[in-house]
Amino acid sequence: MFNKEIETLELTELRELQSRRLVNLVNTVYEKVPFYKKAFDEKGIKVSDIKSINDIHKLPFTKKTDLRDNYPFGFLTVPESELARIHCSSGTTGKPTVVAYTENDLELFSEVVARSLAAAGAKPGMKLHNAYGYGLFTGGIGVHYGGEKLGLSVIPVSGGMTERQINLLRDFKSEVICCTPSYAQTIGAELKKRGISLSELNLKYAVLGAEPWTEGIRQQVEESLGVVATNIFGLSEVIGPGVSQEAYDEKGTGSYIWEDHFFPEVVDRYTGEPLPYGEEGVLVFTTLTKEAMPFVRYWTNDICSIDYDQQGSRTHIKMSAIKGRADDMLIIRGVNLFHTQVEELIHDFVELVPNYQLVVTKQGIMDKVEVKVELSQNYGKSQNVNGVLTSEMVNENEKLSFLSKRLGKKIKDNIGISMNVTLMAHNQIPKSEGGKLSRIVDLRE
Ligand code: DLL
Repeated sequence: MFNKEIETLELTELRELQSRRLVNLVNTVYEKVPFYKKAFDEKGIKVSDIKSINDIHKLPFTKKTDLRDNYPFGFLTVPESELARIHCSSGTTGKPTVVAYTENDLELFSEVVARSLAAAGAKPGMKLHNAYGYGLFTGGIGVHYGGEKLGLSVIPVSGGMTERQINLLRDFKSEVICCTPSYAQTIGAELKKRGISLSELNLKYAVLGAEPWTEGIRQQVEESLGVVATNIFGLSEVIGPGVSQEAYDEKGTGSYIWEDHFFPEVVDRYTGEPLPYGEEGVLVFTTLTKEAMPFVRYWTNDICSIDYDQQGSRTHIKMSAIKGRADDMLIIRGVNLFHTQVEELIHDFVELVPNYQLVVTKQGIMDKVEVKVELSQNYGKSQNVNGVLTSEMVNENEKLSFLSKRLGKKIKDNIGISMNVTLMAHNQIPKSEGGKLSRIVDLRE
């Protein structure tokens, strides 16, 4: 563990620490951020009402639109001259979301990333191949400084140029790779294509995040890169990567949220009411220690649940894998759908790999979903120019027809939506070039 004392702090002490920090925070933001003064006043909340972390539910939420309305520096609690770095989050449209850091914030950022990388299996002296994008995105530079703090030698490769990534992995023999799960899939596929065996590399751990992923992708990445793959979660507004991390020896049981700095809640996505541990809802964070741009109850829009793990090595709470973002949820003929639900079902078919796309169209008033999914390499022999298996080919191969029907039925039985399944030959679905990959192509108006 990078910081054993804090990572294993007794829960009662953790609560006391969080309470002290929350009281400080509300005093600061009420005094320094006009948005919070107004929001507290409108809700009739006095700073003195907040005595402990248990009072957090009284506070108002902060939403992404509030950041946009106060673009670029409306949430600052310090003069601009005291800033040490500025990042922007990957906004889809309009103004980007700006996040700013003081020197102390950067120190905190490195600390939580160092904790995360250590939990992922990295040890001082190892080499870290960092394929998260460098730039305004928090992924590259955030992981970089955390890796250095842990005592790793960081190779700042950034995303893209997959061939060069592979040459560097082979030549430098890095033990740790950090990238998006979809880019890890791309690198794995490229290794296979070039006939490079895993014995030519020296990878041991992959630290994957920045987009939702499931066990199927974990299995594929672990096999194709010869690693233990764990989840790193984070968002720019809260700090960047390193808000939570899965421990490599507790895989599949959730990711530890470093709750001495980031206090999590899960709330009902419609009412905002706090939900009990274990129930799925929107993840909300209060940054307890951030200086330049702290946020009170920041509404992430990410859907998951949180709970303590009595068997865990650390005392901090764990979050489940993110199912998706509330704003990415598709509503198909009245049924809510996250693409990860389909991904989980694909995992049950050995003939398929989790390279897939959901193509949504409208025919008349009906929403239609086509699942395009790749056959595993052994099934990819019979491809035509578009990579789509034509009806003649399917006739030739009844097994494939049966396979697509089986997946269609499984989707219908589990999710309740009929979808057309199109089996694609190996390597025919667009792959990640390093950044975040969208699995959904929504062609509706
Ligand atoms: O994606 C920070 C990051 C960089 C995390 C590298 C992990 C690794 P943003 O660009 O602000 O920050 O995007 C944040 O990405 O609200 C989630 O919707 C999604 N996200 C991030 N990590 C995960 C993950 C970075 N492990 C948004 N699983 C978040 C699922 C994730 N979704």
